[in-house]
Amino acid sequence: MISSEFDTIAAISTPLGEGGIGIIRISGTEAINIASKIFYSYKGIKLTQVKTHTIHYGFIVDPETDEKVDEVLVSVMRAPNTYTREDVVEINCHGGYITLKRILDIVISQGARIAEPGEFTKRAFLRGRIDLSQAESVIDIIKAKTEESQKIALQHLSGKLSEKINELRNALTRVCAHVEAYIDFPEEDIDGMTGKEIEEEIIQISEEIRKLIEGYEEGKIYREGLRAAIVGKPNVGKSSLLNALLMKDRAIVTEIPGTTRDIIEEYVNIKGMPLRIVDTAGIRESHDLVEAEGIRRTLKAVDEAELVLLLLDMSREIDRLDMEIIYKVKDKKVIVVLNKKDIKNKDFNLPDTIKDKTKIEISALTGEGIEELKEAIFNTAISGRYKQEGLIITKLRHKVALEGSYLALKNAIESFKGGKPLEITAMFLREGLSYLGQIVGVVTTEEILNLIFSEFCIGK
Ligand SMILES: Nc1nc2c(ncn2[C@@H]2O[C@H](COP(=O)(O)OP(=O)(O)OP(=O)(O)O)[C@@H](O)[C@H]2O)c(=O)[nH]1
Ligand SMILES: [Mg+2]
Repeated sequence: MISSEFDTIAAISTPLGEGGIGIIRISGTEAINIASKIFYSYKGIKLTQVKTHTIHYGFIVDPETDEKVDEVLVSVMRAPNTYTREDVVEINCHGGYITLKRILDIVISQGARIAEPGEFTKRAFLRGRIDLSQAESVIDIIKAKTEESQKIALQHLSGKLSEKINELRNALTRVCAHVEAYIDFPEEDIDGMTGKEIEEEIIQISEEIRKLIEGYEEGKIYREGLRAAIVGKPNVGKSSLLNALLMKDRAIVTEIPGTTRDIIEEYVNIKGMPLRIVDTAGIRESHDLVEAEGIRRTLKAVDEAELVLLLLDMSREIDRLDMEIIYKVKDKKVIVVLNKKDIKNKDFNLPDTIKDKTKIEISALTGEGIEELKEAIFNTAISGRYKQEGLIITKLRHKVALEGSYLALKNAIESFKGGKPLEITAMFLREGLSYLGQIVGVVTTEEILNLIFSEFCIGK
């Protein structure tokens, strides 16, 4: 055990800024001793002597100067039933940066060290309370953008994903053991599993892995949001649409073409799916320096978007500029949004090039059609299939490991079917197993851990 990995750490665990209360969390063998040295209670309570999972009222006193720093409630939680499985003390003080910082400084001066981002959760993992995929989901809960995203993360924290991965690992270990038994006792008819059964079992496991990989694209959307851009020529109602989706006056809307000059980005909740949507400057030829820069940014946003809401104005007829924009987004996933339905021009006709796209008629002004549009956006991104089956992968790291495992199993099947020496099949099966182990953290490196936990905020 490396000492720095398990010395006593402390951090401010509540967000910076003014708040009713703020919490300083201390974890490690010295946590209770340190807290006891700086805590003063009128009743004469000594924190070193209190029962576990109790809360105590008193003051934090700077032991150097004997000065009272704040009135606090201190919770004492002894190992192992704590967040980190170590002794944990939480000091609830008044929420204000100066108070929190002063108390943290005193805690540090008494022998704790400032925690790194995610270090409390990292300890929960290193001490074996949760596995790696569970630890990772903590950050997703904190950063969740919709209730749906939060639910999926909580499912992972409660171990649903780990359960599935461990189930696959167990099945794979069993097959592997059978193959290896054949290697060791080639003459014998090893119990139960015949060659055919072994092959079928590997295929079945790899199919389940493939399904998990397929679900990733949707999982990623719940975690990070789908990037969408509203695009169209000036004055078609792009900013009005953003406002309608947000149900607030976020972007400036005027009847003057060229109103929006810069990209505006917001999150919209579409049936639980976070949509990261940008309103852009209307695309046209412009000699105005500011507008031209806005248009350059628009084109970049179009490039980066996973979904384009192509906005056309039904109160006019399609013109050359519309056609140019249609051409610019032809390789993107596009929903054609026909706006200003309330003042539709009878001569408005859709160009043939976009006849086969999904089209929704709306009025950003009256709100007509907005629900249908939301439905269409959701349906282009989410099939609902993977979530129904209860498990959805949200992290690239997990997907990469699953892909590694899938490939290894494919190789295993090929070598087994091809009658290659069984050692080769066994080697591929072990490789597949090791990839699955990376997800839950039975196989891991310091580097991977550092990468994962550096994403966390300090104090978690
Ligand atoms: N009647 C009607 N007017 C609309 C509708 N949507 C937008 N408008 C009007 O069209 C004008 C332009 O709307 P904006 O939302 O500013 O258009 P934009 O595409 O963002 O324009 P730029 O930022 O200049 O590119 C405003 O006067 C809006 O009130 C609609 O559905 N019906
Ligand atoms: Mg605008």
